[in-house]
Amino acid sequence: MTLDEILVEIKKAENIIVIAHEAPDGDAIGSSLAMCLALRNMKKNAFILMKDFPENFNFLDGREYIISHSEIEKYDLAIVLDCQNIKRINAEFIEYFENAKVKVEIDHHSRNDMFADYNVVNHVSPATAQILVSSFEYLGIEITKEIGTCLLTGIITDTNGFRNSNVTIESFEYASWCLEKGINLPNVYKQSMLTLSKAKFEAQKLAMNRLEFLHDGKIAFTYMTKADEAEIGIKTGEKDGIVEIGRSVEGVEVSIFLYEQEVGYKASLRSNEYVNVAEICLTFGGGGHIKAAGANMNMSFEEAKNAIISEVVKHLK
Ligand SMILES: [Mn+2]
Repeated sequence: MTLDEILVEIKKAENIIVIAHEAPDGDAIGSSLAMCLALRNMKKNAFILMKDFPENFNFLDGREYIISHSEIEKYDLAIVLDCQNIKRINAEFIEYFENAKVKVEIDHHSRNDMFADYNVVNHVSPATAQILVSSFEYLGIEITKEIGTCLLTGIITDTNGFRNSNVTIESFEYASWCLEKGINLPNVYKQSMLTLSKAKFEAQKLAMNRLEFLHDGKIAFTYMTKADEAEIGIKTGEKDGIVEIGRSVEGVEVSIFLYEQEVGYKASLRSNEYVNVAEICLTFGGGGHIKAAGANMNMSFEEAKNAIISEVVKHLK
């Protein structure tokens, strides 16, 4: 099967580059570090192309292999993780994917473009890291304590701390295996889910103050501008979790977090029971999962707010 063929390609390759989506989250980071560490254990010259690494993941191993610019132009193998299409990666990194002799992608998003030579896609898996767990097991690639900690981070963050309905039996089986292995699960949980920088806390406070409830409380809406971010001093990744605040309020079906980009706004959506937010985001050229999705909206704040809310309203019961 595809995994066996990928292992053959890994064995043939010398220089390997690992790339995940831009504005990396816990799954992108955990999966990339785990993959790179596994490749290093197989004596490969492997690196991760990544920018904007959030500080709260500094407890993970393998960060010394992260580069923001590559000296090697043509890699033997490129492995793209956690991306449903190649546009999700930083534009500066696309050439390294295009130039690579062999291209692999491993992902769990729905509507994946199958853009590589070998595509391992399982949209039922809650995290790319969880696909890596079963892939490593199948291929006999050892999950060391360091690799296991990175993979656990991906699963914990993408399931919102085992709380989202995407969580599976395998997620808990793996968590149980981690405890047996001596991996500090409570610490991974605390570092990746519970510890807030001062700036992240201030950002959540502001977003909470601005939270408004619309359509009988079925929609929660909040926002943040570039000016707010500059004033608070928040870094990449520190807005993660804001959209969950609205979702956790009783009666809310869809939570919307709108934040300013270099051009226009980005809408981040979460749903609780029945609304397919991936479908909503697709109408604006975005995408994601059924209950967690996003879209870039190249318009003014008022236009973006009205457009996304009126699209959400169409899906409410
Ligand atoms: Mn993911």
